[in-house]
This record gives sequence, C-alpha cells and structure tokens, in this order.
Amino acid sequence: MTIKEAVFKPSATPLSTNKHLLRWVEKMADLTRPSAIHWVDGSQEENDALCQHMVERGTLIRLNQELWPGCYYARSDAGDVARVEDRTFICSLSKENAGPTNNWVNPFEMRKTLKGLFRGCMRGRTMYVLAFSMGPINSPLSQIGVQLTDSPYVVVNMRIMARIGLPVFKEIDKDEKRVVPCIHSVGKPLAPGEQDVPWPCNKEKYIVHFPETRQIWSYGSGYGGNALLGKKCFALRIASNIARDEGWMAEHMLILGVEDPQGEKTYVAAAFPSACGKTNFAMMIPPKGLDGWKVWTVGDDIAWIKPDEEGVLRAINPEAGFFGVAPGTSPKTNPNAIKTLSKNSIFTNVALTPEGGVWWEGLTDTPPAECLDWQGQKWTPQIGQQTGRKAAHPNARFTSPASQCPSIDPDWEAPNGVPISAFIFGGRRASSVPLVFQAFNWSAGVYLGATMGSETTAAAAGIVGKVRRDPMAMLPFCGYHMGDYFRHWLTMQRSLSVTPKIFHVNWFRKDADGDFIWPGFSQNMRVLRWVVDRAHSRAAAKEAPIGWVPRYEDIDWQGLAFPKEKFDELQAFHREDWKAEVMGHEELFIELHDHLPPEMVYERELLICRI
Ligand code: SAT
Ligand code: MN
Repeated sequence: MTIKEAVFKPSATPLSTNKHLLRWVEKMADLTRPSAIHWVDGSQEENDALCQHMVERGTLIRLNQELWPGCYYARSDAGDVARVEDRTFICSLSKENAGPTNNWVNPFEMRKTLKGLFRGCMRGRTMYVLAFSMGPINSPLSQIGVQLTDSPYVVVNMRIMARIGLPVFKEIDKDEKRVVPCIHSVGKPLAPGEQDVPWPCNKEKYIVHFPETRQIWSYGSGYGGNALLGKKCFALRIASNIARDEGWMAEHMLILGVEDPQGEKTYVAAAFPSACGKTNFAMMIPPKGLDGWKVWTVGDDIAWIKPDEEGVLRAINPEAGFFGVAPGTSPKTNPNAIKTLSKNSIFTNVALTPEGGVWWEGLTDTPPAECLDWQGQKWTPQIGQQTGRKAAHPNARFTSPASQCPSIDPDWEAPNGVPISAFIFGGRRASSVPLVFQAFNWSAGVYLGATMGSETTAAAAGIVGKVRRDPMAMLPFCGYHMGDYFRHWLTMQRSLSVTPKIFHVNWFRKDADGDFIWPGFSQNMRVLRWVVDRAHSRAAAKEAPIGWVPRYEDIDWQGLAFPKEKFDELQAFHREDWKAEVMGHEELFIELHDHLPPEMVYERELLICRI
C-alpha cells in the first residue's frame, strides 16, 4: 500500500476551470464513489508512475527493456477479449433513428439501468479524469471528449491512441468546442482490504451511446473498443451522428498516400471490416518491380472526412496511435508495423517469452521453444499442436504511437487534412468477389459499399468466418439508421466539386483447393497503382456487369510472375454467384426498407439487369 502511494499519487487538483466539467466530475464521483480522483496531465512522469503502479498490482508486466524499450505487457480476463456487439446500444430518443441494425433501449430506461450499475461502482478505485482530443489539437476537424474511468490501463492506452492531458484541458477552457462526456467503469468495486485482480471487469457489460445528448457510458469491460472510448464509441458511433448533422463523414477507414516515381501524391481512404488487413494495407511497402513507388500512412482505422471550400474532400485521422491485431503481423507481412511496435508499446493478450519479450502466431517462422500463453499458461509448439491452443489470442493487440511508424505521412497531422481521390471498399470473401473492380459512378459506388459482405473475424465476440453484410464496414459502428447513413453518403456528393472514384477489392478469394489465389500484402500495391491511375483517369479498364475491371495488361506485373490464367480466376465473374449475392443484398435492404434511399433500389435493379 505504502509503496504504491510512493509511486503514484492521485492528484484531485482540477486541471480545468470549466464549470460544466467540474460539476459533471463532481456529480459522477458522487454516483460512482471512487476512493480518489486523479486529473490526468498526460506527462511522461505520470505515465511512468501509472505503469509502475500497474506492474505492482499485476496488471502490467514490464518487458525486457533492452529488447523492448518502453514496452509493457497485459493479459486480459478470458471473458473480456473483444468488442461485444450484442451489448452495444444506441439509445436515441426514437427506436426508428437507431434502425434495425443497432440494439436500442429507451434512453430513459437505459439511464435508470446505468445509474443503478454505476452507483458505487468505483469504490476502492481511483477515478481518472482523462481529457482527450480526437484529431490534432489545432485542427478545425477535431473533437474533444473527457473520459472518466477507473482503469489506469485505459489511461495509458488512451495516451497512445489520442492526444490527452493538459493541452486538451486548455482547449476545453477556451469553451469553443462542445465536449463529449464519456464515463467508463470496469464494474468491479473493491471492498475495504479486498485484493484486486490483475484485470478487473464484470460479466455484465453495457456499451451505451446517447446520440442526441452525445454521451457515452461504458460498463464492465476494460478491452479495446469497449473501453478506449475515443475510438469506436466516439470517433465512429457518436461522430457519425455529429457528421450527419454537420455535413461531413466519420468512416471506418484507413487513409494512405501513394507517391509515384515522379513524386506526385494521391490519397486514398479504404474501408475493410475489423481484422481484415487495414493496418497492413496502410503501411504497405511496394514490391520489387514497382520501384520508385511509396506508400505513406495517415491512419489505419478511422477517417473523418469533410469537404473544404473548394468542394474537395479532406480527411484527418482522429487517432494518434494504432490498436493493431498482433497475430499475423511480422517483418514479412508488415515490416513498418514491426518497427512501429518495437518501442513504447503496450501488448495485450499476446504470449510472453522467457527473455521477457513478446511473441504471437506468425511473428516468426519458428515459435519459441517455450513461452507463457495469453492466459499465463505454459505453451510449447508441441502443446499447441496437441491441444490446438494458440499462444496469442486471435484478437491480441499492440497499442503503438503512430509517430513511430517509418511510413507515417509528413502531413498526417495537417490541421486541414489530406485530399481524398478515391475510396476503396473491401471484405474477406472466399468466392464470388473479384480482386478489384471500380463502380460506374458515385451512386453505384455507394451501393457497392452498402452491400459489402465479409466473413466475420475475432475482432468481435461471436462466430468467426460467417459472411455477413457489413455496409461500408460500419455495421457495428454507425450510430444511427443504416438507411439514413446511405442517404447521407449519396447527398455528400452534392457538396463536392470533384467526386472521388469508388473501388472494391478482395484479397481473400480462394481456389478449388481452398488456397488463396492472390499473394496479397506488398503485391496489393499493383492493385493500388491501378486504382490511383484510374482515379487520375490514366489507366484503361473493361466494362463488366459489376463495374469497370482491369484487363491483365492494365496491371503492372513487373517483378512478379503471375500468369494470366490465375488473374482470370481472380477476376472471374460467375452469374450464378452474383444472383445469390444480390439475394444477400436484398436481405439487408428488406430490413432497412423504410429508410432506404431510392437510389439503392434502382442500383440494385440495374445490377440485376446486367447480370
Ligand atoms: O477493439 S476495437 O474495436 O478497437 C478494434 C476493432 O474492432 O477494430
Ligand atoms: Mn477498426
């Protein structure tokens, strides 16, 4: 007890003079009854003390600092490993506004439930007052939030994922921007003298959004998007509501810049569902043969996009770090990510090696002879083989500062964002969907995004590998009616002087033996090059029933022996597959029908006619 206090001493001295904020903190403390309040200044010293505090309590393990400088390791509770979509709620005043793809509860009822849950829920813990900015502090596109949380793990992760602390309180004190209040508790109060567990959480979980009042309440989980409230809760679910009201877009998209050998840069935003390779794509290193091309990273998960005065869409990455999927990330698949995560990072649910390092499936070809798995159990390759147990959880993550990424774009923090020339939608599809095609126009492109399907991944609790419709990769993240969201996309075009081209990609098509046809990773640059050249109207294509497709000779194959037959297999369009596909579109549309823009119905009819 005394050692802990020597290391980390909560400071209840407010770091803001904003009366609303002070009153709210007081009110929430009164409800949740923490034993201390700490206003987070965001400094390095504070961070070090918090980490030390968690090391002592067993929440964090300090990794071998020679191998992993500034890095820490955490294991979550086995029941708290991913986003919980069935416990995520959009509590708008009317159920109609939440739409059929969101869980809805009457906001008055939900507030009552939450008050009950939060009453006394922080007993025995410190409540941290964490001010954060989504987007660079000097950007007109940024938004501010304050998260009250009883999880120091959340504080140190948010310090990487967002701009936090003193500079943000200063912004709040200017009283120019509306602040989004976010309250979070792991839901495990401590009785006097009770020994804490390394990863406190509660079986009962509630991730709740009030779109009209722009508030977030999260209870019971300490993991990822459930708990780092700036990310999915604010930057997507609440921000999608703000964006619709204000005429901009909050999207589940990576942002990258493609530089050609002449030095011309083209920015692209791409939406793939969680754990479908956004981080790898955003940090890609072009393959041999495409020398002189370079990919610059602006963001890997979320894009806030707004038309400027000239009618050009400009995007910022509201985040400051990457919360990336560890398994599968290696010096071969994503060397830039490996360099990014090599220091000042937090690893959650990967394996711990005897040298005090981390490991996960795919990091190296040969696994360590022995390690502790994500639950702290002894793991050897043999045990893995015999039991099928993985050393790292499939949704194990690294939290790393974006500034450490070797490919980070010089303009990644530009207050006015970067201009977007193309949108790419993509999913994980074993069949039917070609490697790449381009929508005929904006509304056909919106249809493309709206009808996107993907096999489910470990990023969310539930069955893995089932195809589900995931419009614009926003199914779990759109904070209002999906039909209205499509309409918003359609109307956005009216404020644009240049309309970005819209594309669809699928890196995951399999052959008859069940093997991936396309090598993916750095080879995706060949597809990206065609996309960029199409965006500048300087690459050829052929008209197909589903859109414009590249012919074999339209792709730059320098440095890769990829036979035409295989390319044809990748691009193959099978009428029967697409009939089934369109039926799948209809399933989603039936659900949304009373808010579905007519354009979606017409686009579907046109597609049916063409196939
Ligand atoms: O846990 S998160 O929601 O932040 C990650 C993801 O699902 O993309
Ligand atoms: Mn994501």
